[in-house]
Amino acid sequence: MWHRAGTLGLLSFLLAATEVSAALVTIRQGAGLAAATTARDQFRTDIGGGTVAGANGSFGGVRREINWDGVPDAFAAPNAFPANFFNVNSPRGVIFSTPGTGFQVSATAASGTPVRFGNLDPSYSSQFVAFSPERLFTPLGQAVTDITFFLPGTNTPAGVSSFGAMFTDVDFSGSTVIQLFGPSGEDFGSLIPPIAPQDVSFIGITFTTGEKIARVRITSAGAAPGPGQHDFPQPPFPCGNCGPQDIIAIDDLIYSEPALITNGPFLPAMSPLMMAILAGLLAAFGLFALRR
Ligand SMILES: [Ca+2]
Repeated sequence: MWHRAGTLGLLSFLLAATEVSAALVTIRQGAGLAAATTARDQFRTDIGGGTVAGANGSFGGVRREINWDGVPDAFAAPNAFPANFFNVNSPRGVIFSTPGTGFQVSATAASGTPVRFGNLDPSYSSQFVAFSPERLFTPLGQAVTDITFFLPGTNTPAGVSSFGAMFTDVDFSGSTVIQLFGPSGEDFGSLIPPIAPQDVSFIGITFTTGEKIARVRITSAGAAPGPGQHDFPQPPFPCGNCGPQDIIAIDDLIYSEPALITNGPFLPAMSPLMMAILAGLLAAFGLFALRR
């Protein structure tokens, strides 16, 4: 049913933003290599940090990026990719999870394993293109990836104000959805990346009113890449009424530096003076248990 949810994703995002938090956001998106690159560059500028990567995918201490290309062959196709790689091996403040069976990062040509998930199905090497050659990323078993943010290298939950992702081979609108969740699981709405068959597309969002995204869920319609799994954007579908299927892969992830979640969008930070006043009021009304 994700394809249906996805069709309404942008609308639900707008509603959520209006009803829940009156969030102000900037969204950048583009389909095809040129437009996706422009959108990626605009998104980078929105966050800041320049274009030169430091250690662990850090750009100026304000932005992180994952392009998968530093992952060693031992953790790339046909081997499993460790879900905590980017908080342990190369700490960038994200841990992946999925209700599926795990994750894979695609092979390099030099490894001898077919590139761009040709090891999963031979059609994928020509169906997928890489934005930042040559590795791509995918969940296995189910087309669901959860990305949870932490202070890099720790198990302290964190949040980001910006998140963007580059996709390859999105075939129909709403097939792929990025859901955004706040620190208490609040629904911050959804993003739908634009269509770009056998090409790349990008979408990224920046909250400018203080919201912190604690978790992101990326889903695509139908199955994850796997043997015999192909695109079925139009009827007839091979499984009757199951709906359309879109096999995609994920490339660059870009997000603002994961930061400590000190307050939500509806709980303004209190100054020491405000806290003292509040404590005084509580005491005056006999609300302190200590009085007893
Ligand atoms: Ca596809």
